[in-house]
Amino acid sequence: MQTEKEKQGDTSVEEYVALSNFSGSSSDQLCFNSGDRLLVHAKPSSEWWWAELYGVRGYVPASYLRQDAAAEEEEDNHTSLEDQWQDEEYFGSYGTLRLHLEMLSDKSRTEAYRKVIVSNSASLRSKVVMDLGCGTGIISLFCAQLAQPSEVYAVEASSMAEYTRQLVKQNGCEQVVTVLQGRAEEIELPKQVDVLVSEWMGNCLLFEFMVESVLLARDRWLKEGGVMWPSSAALTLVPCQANSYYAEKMTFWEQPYGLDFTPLQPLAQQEFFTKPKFNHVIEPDDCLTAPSDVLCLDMYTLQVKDLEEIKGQFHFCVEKPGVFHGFTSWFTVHFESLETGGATVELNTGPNSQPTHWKQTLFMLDRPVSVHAGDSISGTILLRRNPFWRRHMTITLHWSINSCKKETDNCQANHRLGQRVSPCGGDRFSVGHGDPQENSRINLLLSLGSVRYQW
Ligand code: GJV
Repeated sequence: MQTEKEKQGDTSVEEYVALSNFSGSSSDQLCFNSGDRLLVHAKPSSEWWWAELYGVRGYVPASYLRQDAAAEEEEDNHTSLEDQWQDEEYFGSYGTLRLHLEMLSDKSRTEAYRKVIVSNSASLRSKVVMDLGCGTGIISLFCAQLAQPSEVYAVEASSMAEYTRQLVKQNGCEQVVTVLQGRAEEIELPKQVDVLVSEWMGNCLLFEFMVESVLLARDRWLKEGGVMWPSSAALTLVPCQANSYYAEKMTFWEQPYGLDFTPLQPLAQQEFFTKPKFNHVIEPDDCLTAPSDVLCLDMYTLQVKDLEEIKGQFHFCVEKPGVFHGFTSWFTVHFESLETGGATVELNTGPNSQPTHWKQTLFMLDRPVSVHAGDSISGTILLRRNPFWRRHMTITLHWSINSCKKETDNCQANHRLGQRVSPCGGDRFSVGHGDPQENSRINLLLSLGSVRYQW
């Protein structure tokens, strides 16, 4: 029988099967259902492929597709949930010292947790604490040494737990701290806890989705009225300049060794700007506007199902003229006091705080746009959890720029952005001039393999 591929006579076309449903968030993306067979025509980046379904072509996220044979094999083998969580690789990497060294060397992070314990030491007396994903046990040791909890359950799934047990003993805390090796979802605690503390935050706050384990543990092990540390979390965004990164990856091709390499620029754009840059360090001066929180999570009310799709909005007012290269994001978490009216502790990973190992995340635009003081940048952010690879997500940003300059100036920005920019006016969504889909857009897929454990 002739395959679809042969019928097309195009040997570069490959057939893939969709692992789960996907609804495109713009007109150049396809919508498809689990089990649909798509023809992939091109793979312009490792994340977004150009594919066809029922004669319609559009971009599709590569991680939602499996090559035919592989998909059938996976179906046969009933790909286990653990695979979708990539636990072997994930906990394998936390079984070595590299990541623990990185986390412990991060003073802002570690000191923030110590500060939480110290400033709540009186109220922690006789309390039962669960430290979820304790790693080398630093938070549990702070609790035991700086406060007087009755018990601390230090839960750790990786093989580091064996060493953590030794460290607890070595530091004379074995009366208080019990190390339990296993997945927090599966472990049995002797009793419910008053405090659930965890350092679960990943890149762009949610990456790794360890937060799911924390929410499940909360529902099972936190006493009524118990405390979550962190108690809330926020993701912040700011439109920014990224001159040196842009020069390094894009302007470079204009004249290397006196030659014109500009035909490589579209490739450079695909290769370097369609993925977030995780290790970005933004200078406060590169922020074009005041930053704004685009999503806030309440650790008491947040539900696991809420993590599938999280939407946020933004509206920024440009404060100074500059080149808009992209958006930078970071997160902040808050630890409420155990005492009513007590001071809240904050761990802020933004550019105006002490640097952390999370640094910031940069999302580059396709093309830079000149902006002026008074312009506004409005839009939405969508974090969509990968339905198959449970530790991953796709981030989509839509935005439009309202220029306060005259229409003629807009034209230039309009042209350079390849989109319709509406003229000035207070109306932040006055892009009613055109199809909202025409607005600029970035779709970014956090690539497979947790960044935290790959790098
Ligand atoms: N159960 C037990 N330990 C876990 C779990 C879980 N469900 N998930 C992660 N860990 N901030 N993104 C452990 C993991 O092995 C590692 O030692 C630590 O928690 C990760 C903490 C930093 N990761 C993060």
